[in-house]
Amino acid sequence: MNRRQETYRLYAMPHSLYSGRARSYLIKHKVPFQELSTGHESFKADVLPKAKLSTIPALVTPAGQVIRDGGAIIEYFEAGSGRPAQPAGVRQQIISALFDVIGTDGLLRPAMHYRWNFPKANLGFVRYHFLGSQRDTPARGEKTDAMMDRMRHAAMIFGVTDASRELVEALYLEYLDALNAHFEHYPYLLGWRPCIGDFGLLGPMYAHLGRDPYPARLMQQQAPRVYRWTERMNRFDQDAPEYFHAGTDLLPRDEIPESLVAVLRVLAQDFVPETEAAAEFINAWLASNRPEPGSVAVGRLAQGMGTVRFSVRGETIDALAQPHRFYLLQRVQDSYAALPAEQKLAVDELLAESGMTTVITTTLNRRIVRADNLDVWD
Ligand SMILES: N[C@@H](CCC(=O)N[C@@H](CS)C(=O)NCC(=O)O)C(=O)O
Repeated sequence: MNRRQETYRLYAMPHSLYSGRARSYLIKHKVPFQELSTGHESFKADVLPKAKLSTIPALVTPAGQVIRDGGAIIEYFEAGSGRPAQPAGVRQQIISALFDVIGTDGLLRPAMHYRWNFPKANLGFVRYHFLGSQRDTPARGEKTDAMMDRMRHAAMIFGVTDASRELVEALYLEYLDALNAHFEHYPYLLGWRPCIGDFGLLGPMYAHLGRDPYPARLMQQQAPRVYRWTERMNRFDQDAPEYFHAGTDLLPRDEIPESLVAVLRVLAQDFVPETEAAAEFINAWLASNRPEPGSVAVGRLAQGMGTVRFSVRGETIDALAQPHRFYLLQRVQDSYAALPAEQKLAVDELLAESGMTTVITTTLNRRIVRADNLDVWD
């Protein structure tokens, strides 16, 4: 039987960053699914024992298999259908994978800042959604508030404080401008249809930055083309009526538009120093803790190993070092390692122009692998 004809269950919520990545993939690839919140009894009873951690998104296949983690959900469909969202060209493949990391892990500061630090505009809307993720029990309100407090605290430990707030906003607005300029030329990152990088980037850009009242308005006013992309990524069709000479595929000849390199240059400003500082910290942690192979490397959101300090434009940011970034970066680094020398040179040139050279060499001393729905040390 064609599995695409059957309905999947996606445990997710509209306000959840990581849910937006998987949901968009399902929509764009026309996978029939029903979305359910974690408040449904079936989440605790049927999903959690197999999902292992209570994070969303989690997918239940028609055969009853449970897949926790947005990247793993996408990989399940990619592996089974000839990798439709992975570019064939090596430069595009690496840039796509890099945007996946940046979206999934590199934009947590603005995502958390614009959700939690504008309570007057956001709080009612955000609480409605957090309430919807809790089971309907007498403790529902209390549990909602506890979860919200945990996430509000995460904003701070990801590096948004009174001291860094101005910098976080300046970097976000510059990035928004650059991305808006890119979408003047194309409706997606690499041309006329979405790639893996679009789905990763959508995570923070939809649930938080493109949907919570304060940042959504900001995006609509400052970057209408970016806002349109967040809408477009949630439609099954190409949704590009405003492009008068639209194509249908990724750009030919492994092209990376200059407008996208400009976006990366802005993003590199905190992504690169943070990645370098986190790798050094986690490597030191690995050396002294020597985790058993198979032990959990990535816990729930905002559970890191400690805080690292790095500087951006002469200002200091203290942020939680999280191994998840390196699990995703492994894909970028593995793709690079597999290339012949002359193709490596082409990628080197591109990454140098983007300010991202060291993302290839900044590695952990232990690999992270997936086992039984968890990210574990190899
Ligand atoms: N690596 C996971 C992370 C998922 C995740 O942290 N999801 C958040 C919501 S956006 C969550 O469920 N948080 C609840 C918690 O950490 O308790 C993925 O990519 O799906």
